Amino acid sequence: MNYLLLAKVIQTLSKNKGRVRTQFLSILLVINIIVFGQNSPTISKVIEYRPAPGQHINRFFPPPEESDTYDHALAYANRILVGNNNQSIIGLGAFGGYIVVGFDHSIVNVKGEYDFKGYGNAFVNGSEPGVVMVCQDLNKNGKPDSNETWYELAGSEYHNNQTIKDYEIIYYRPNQIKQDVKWTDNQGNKGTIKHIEYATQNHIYPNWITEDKITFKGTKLPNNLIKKGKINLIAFKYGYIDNQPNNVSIDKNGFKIDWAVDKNGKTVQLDYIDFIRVHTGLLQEAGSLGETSTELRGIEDLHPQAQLSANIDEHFTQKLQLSINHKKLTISNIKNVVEIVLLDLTGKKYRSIKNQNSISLDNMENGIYIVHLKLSNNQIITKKIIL
Ligand SMILES: [Ca+2]
Ligand SMILES: [Ca+2]
Ligand SMILES: [Ca+2]
Repeated sequence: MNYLLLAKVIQTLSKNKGRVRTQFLSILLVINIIVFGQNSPTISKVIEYRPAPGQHINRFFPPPEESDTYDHALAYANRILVGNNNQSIIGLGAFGGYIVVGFDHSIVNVKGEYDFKGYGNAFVNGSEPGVVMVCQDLNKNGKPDSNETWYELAGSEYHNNQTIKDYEIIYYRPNQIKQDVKWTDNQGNKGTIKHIEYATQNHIYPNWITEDKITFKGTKLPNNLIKKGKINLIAFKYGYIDNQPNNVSIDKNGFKIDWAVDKNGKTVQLDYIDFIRVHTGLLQEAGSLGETSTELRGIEDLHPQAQLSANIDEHFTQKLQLSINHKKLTISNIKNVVEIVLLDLTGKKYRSIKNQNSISLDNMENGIYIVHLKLSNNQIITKKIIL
């Protein structure tokens, strides 16, 4: 149903509302799918930006005047990545530095297809691969929560025996300007991120981070440096951002949601994803080039208008009934609803109730509302009602 049609329905209902009220019963329309305009294929928001120390941090990523507070750094990240410009890049610093982005819709896992494409600034022999992880917004609140699992997309090096899973590194804030950043890791190693000569800023440890040490975790990829006269950073086959040039074929820089694996390396079947996280995958000093650090230019949903096929048992939802009586919405023929949430069309929560099969509609104006039925298995059934 499009906007116009929807507006007509509201109009008609508004005309009738006197009659509806006097009858003290209400008309209830349940609409399963409403498409509001077109989904944007590009990033709609940067949710978190946490780069590791690096030669461009506080200098270009972000510029000095925006490196003072986290709010400024996050606003900068949004300015660079949101929308369709794909003109600028944002850097993630040394190993582990990461960014989390979201979209204005769920990216659907279309069977057999590449689902999204990542853009960086890689060129031939200039690859700085970033590891990609994905997450579903199970409670539909627009942000990744602690009980919403991140899954790595297993790229070509996932099973390389030099790839280290669950790698963990701590960077320590230098106490003098122009000083290298020391690190230690969970493998018993230590080293530094060099404050290379042409990094003219005072510090390569993010200025806005108040803690004196920062920890990053994730899969660490094998080094890709080959020195043959000049420094070559060799591309991996597929499955990383800022690894292959942007204009190569999709089998080199596309991503399939089907590659998702859990922390034990087991494949998980995800019908859609809502959030993408990219972290610098290498801990490598490349001589005069300094540390290897992933840059991100954008991410594109390759089929933004794809519809999610019902991932909820049809039989189960067909029996489900919503009815309104005496200013109360009642849910029937379903057992495991743990919460009923009423939202307005912008997604703002209006009211909710836990462990009940009905919710009061008192003092609610006529209009369209979204009903989320949260089930005990973490699934959410979405319905729209018109009062
Ligand atoms: Ca797919
Ligand atoms: Ca790069
Ligand atoms: Ca969430």
